Amino acid sequence: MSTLKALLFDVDGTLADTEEVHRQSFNQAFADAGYDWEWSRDDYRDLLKVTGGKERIAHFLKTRHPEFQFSGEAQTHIAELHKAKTAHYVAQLQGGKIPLRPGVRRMFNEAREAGLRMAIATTTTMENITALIEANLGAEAMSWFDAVAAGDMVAKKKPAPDVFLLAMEQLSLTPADCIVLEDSYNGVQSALGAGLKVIVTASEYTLDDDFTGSHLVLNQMGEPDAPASCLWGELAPDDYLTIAVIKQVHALV
Ligand code: XBP
Ligand code: MG
Repeated sequence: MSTLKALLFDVDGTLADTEEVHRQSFNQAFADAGYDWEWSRDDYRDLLKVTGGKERIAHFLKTRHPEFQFSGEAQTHIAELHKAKTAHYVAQLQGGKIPLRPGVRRMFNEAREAGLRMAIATTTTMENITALIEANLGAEAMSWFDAVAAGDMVAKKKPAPDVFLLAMEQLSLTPADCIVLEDSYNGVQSALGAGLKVIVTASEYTLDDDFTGSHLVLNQMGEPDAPASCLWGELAPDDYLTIAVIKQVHALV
């Protein structure tokens, strides 16, 4: 077994509980454009099965409003709605509305101290990634990541393996060198499809997801004063996710 060289992080749900702000931003963009579509939390939980904001809007229209026709090219209108949604979302981030989840900042620091490389592999856009990282960790923090693979950089978004394959290509590493931190069924499928081991920190919208195939499922990374709960796999009571625990999981056959 190869020694662990890199941590590959998902973004939405893993680094921060972003999905509520994504949902509100979609609704704001719809209202701004004069549409009376409003996604409730329950609607959104269901719509999250489709990854990617533009794909999610297209899926919503196809399944809930099959009669709806844009006045011009549908893809162009969807891209405009998504751009407006992203502007609302980034404004919320820059206003400090979305903190990192417990243990995420500590994990970044521990990984850097341990000489592990870090990468991001996500469905969302580079704009949203940068805004989240810089708002919470400062302008220099994007330089902590040796690779960033975003949804629009690949042919197929999660659950396809493309973003994780791209992140490993950017790092010049193989699946045996890396481990993934994810929060969702689609993310786990994507990582497994790329041949990677996965640790899950489930999030508010993904607690009931099927994480079969992952190696450890926690409710959060946790901190010394806010330990993680283990939902599947092994973690000592009152413990939290550390580099030592990640290395143990990585070493499992
Ligand atoms: C989560 C997603 C994203 C966000 C919205 O993916 O499915 O689509 O909900 O982001 P991940 P965009 O956890 O892999 O980041 O609107 O920017 O697509
Ligand atoms: Mg996620």
